[in-house]
Amino acid sequence: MDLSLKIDTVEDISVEDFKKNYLVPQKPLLIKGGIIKKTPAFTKWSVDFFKEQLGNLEVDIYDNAKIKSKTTALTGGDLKMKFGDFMDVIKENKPTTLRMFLFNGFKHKPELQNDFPKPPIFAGLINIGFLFFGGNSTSVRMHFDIDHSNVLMTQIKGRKKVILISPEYNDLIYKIPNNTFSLVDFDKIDYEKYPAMKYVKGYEFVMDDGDSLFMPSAYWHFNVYVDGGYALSYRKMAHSFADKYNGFMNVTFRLLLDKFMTKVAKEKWTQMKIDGAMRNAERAMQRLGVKA
Ligand SMILES: O=C(O)CCC(=O)C(=O)O
Repeated sequence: MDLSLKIDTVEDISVEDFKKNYLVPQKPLLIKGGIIKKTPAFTKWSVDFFKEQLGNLEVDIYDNAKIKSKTTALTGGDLKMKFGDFMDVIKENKPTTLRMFLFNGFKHKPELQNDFPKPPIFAGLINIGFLFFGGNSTSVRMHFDIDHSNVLMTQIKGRKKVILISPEYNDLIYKIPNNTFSLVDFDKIDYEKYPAMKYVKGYEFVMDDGDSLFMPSAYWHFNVYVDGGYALSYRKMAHSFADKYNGFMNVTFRLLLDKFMTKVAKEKWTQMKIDGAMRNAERAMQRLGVKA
């Protein structure tokens, strides 16, 4: 895999420039602090503040060490914890496999959204902000967002390493059919088993506290929490018709099909998905005229 692509990086950006140079052409962008600095969250959203606001809430925690299936979407947490206790895990900053995914904190405390409203560059109909929390060293497997929405992820606290890959590499990255995941374990890439990975190109960079990342529709991302930390992601509806259509099909037909087939055909369906991903990667290498 070649991770030498350089992501465009700015301190801040106007709505017009963002639309013209990044949203319409669907090009990733890293914004160094310019978004969060205009919000109260910049000084307010500390570990202790979150503990005070939501500390007693029981939340779903995902444990990477207990991942049930590498070929299906995550449907629920692996354990429950008091949110306040999980914030202590983050604060401790010791290696762990625990994280929280797609946490809708604003549902529990709507006034939190006043601290970090949806940034003007992402203005639109959808106004949901999801929070992501993770302990030191934990990672989020390589995936793209199921509804193909554009994502603006702001790292509130803690460094996060990101590998970002364009959807043009869907086949070479071993995309699992009818799913939004790769067969490949990005914590330790096995090039013998997944030779097409040698021909994938992407971006690799570390986000610092306060950085915002624009991920265009269906961009693959693999995130590693270098420090215990948390992020807020806002979404904006897909720009192209194809992304809108695919996002809609993913959250309706494809997700249901996968759940149903996993239930009725179990290992056989899993094997069909693995075979499909391997075959697509093989064909993509043939199209490129390269060998395993
Ligand atoms: O960094 C994380 O914990 C996950 C973020 C993510 O996947 C997203 O914003 O789409």
